[in-house]
Amino acid sequence: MLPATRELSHATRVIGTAGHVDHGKSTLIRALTGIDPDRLREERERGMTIDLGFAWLTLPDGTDVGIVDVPGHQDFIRNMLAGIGAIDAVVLVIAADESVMPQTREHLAILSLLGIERGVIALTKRDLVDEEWAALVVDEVRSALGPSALADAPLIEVSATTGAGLDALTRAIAEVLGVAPLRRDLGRPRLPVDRAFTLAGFGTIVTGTLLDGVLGTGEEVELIPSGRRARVRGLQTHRRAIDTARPGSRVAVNLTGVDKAELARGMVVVRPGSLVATSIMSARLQVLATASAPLVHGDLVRVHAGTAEAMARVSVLEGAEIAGGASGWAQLRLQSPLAVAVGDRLVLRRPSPSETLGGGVVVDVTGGRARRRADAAADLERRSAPSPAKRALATLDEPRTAQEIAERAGLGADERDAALAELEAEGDLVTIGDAYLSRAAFESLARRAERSLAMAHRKAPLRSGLPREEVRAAVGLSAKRWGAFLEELLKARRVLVRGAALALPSHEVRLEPAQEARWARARGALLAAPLQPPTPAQLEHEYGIDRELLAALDERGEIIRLGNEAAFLPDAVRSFADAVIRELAEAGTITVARARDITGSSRKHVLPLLGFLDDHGITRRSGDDRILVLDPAAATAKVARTMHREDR
Ligand SMILES: Nc1nc2c(ncn2[C@@H]2O[C@H](COP(=O)(O)OP(=O)(O)O)[C@@H](O)[C@H]2O)c(=O)[nH]1
Ligand SMILES: [Mg+2]
Repeated sequence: MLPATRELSHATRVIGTAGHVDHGKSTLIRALTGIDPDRLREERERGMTIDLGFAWLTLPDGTDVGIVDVPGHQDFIRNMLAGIGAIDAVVLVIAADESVMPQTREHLAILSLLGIERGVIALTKRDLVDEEWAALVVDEVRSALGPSALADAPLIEVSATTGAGLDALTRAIAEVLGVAPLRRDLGRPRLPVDRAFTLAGFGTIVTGTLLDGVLGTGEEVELIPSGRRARVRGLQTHRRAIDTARPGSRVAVNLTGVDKAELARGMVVVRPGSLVATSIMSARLQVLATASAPLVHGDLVRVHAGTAEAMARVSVLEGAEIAGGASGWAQLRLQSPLAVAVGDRLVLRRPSPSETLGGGVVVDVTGGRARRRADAAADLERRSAPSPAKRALATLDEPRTAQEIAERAGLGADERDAALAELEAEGDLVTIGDAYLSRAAFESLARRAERSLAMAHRKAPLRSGLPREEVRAAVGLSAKRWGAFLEELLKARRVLVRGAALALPSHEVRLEPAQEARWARARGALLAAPLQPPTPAQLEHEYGIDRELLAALDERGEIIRLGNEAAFLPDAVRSFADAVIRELAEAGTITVARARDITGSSRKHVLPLLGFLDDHGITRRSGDDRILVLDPAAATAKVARTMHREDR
């Protein structure tokens, strides 16, 4: 390749030929461009196009036009399909002497399945027929085009032999391309490979029509589906070296780091990680009225997408079949993965007897298995909605990142951002962390959280709430999303934090009358000996205060549990702390024995109480003694604060 010099400043376009074998497609391209698209020796020997051929011309306005010449013979339809997908306009070639033939009609049907709606009709070999015959053929051609998007396409009578009509044809092509929309740039380039070869001195080259983004020299790329990495060493369009290739142009990419043996038609060159191959996709399928049989649930078909093809089993999602002339939702289970994006067009053929069956538009590539066929069809219907906002919203039944939304809804970055802004303005969107969720989906998750809490509160009225992790599991969110989701619930005060648990705001730990009575008796016993109270075990055996009730009392702030072995009334803890702090203010240190003596307690009870003061940073050990961490006033204030449950 020559050193890269510039980026093409003017538009680049791609057109393709179509039409029956021997109607003069390749000859016409040669006459228009001086380039023979039949590049294989076998093609030249047999005088017939077998594989795709490539040529280019520059229109008077400077537009560069790449040309893909396709074979017309029915045996090579699959090669035709690999080349025709990404063109801006078609030159449908019909020989004036033979008129409309079977592959004229088949190619016409394929163009319509692929959504190629712009083009020019070239009535070739005009030198072979007279006026009257030509007029009859024009009539027949117009009626064959009748139901198609090309019904009103300009029809130019030409002869490659005499050169008649060639200028008019070029002008007609220029006019059609002049009104064709520019190719979209989604910032996610992909190059479906239609040729892979080696060139002495350069190594491996792949060619194709670049889609959806700009590709530059030096970029690292990934080959899908193999996952192989390579680097772009050089780029050419129409034999000129360029630094950057634009979407919608024919590109030859010189790759380093990969062997020819690892490259083949059907692969897609992408930025690493920007596209993955899928084995299950869903599409709205249209079966041609000319199909010899309906498309039946379980049928095996060949799927053509971009330059790739794969066998697939069809799951019809509505009814058992899609009849000729009808359309319906279907899932395709591919026998080998294909790299396609939402919005891509497919063509379906039957392997034998070989026949073009129909095609469709890809609506889902995530491979999600539908629970019920009817649900799946309804879901796909929503996701193929015409407005970008509606399509984006249909993906938000689960939290999704901006990137995921774009991929699932088949939207470019700008379209997606506009769609999200619109949904936001309508109040249909909830943001949780780096993801978005529809308002309806957020509500249903929030209600799930509330329901799980309401049930937990009913089952365990004495418990402060349900551990966060259990609420998360009930909601079914990943740990990654849960934090942001919970924050929304807390902000809206639909849920409150209770220590390590969550609770509904309406939840209060409430004792039953019998429990209240038991607690009154126990409280009497605790009051009778505040610093030598019964242990939790005694409270249970003698007063019926079981662990759960004790936890509830602790929750209510009626009692302070210190580990499993001790429980005190809050006043008892406070008076013990006051006495210890007073002693420390005077003596500087205190021993366990001294603490026991000045409070009239016992060693067994003093140990957990001193531990409590240590744990809250009021005292600390120094050898066998304890000393104050804070000055006495601060220590007293801290004890008071510590009595409040929230701070413990
Ligand atoms: N007389 C005449 N012959 C033509 C013309 N265009 C093509 N042919 C001949 O038709 C045959 C088939 O042409 P080709 O370009 O290979 O057809 P394709 O299969 O559609 O590509 C060749 O023998 C050509 O020389 C034309 O305008 N006039
Ligand atoms: Mg040909």
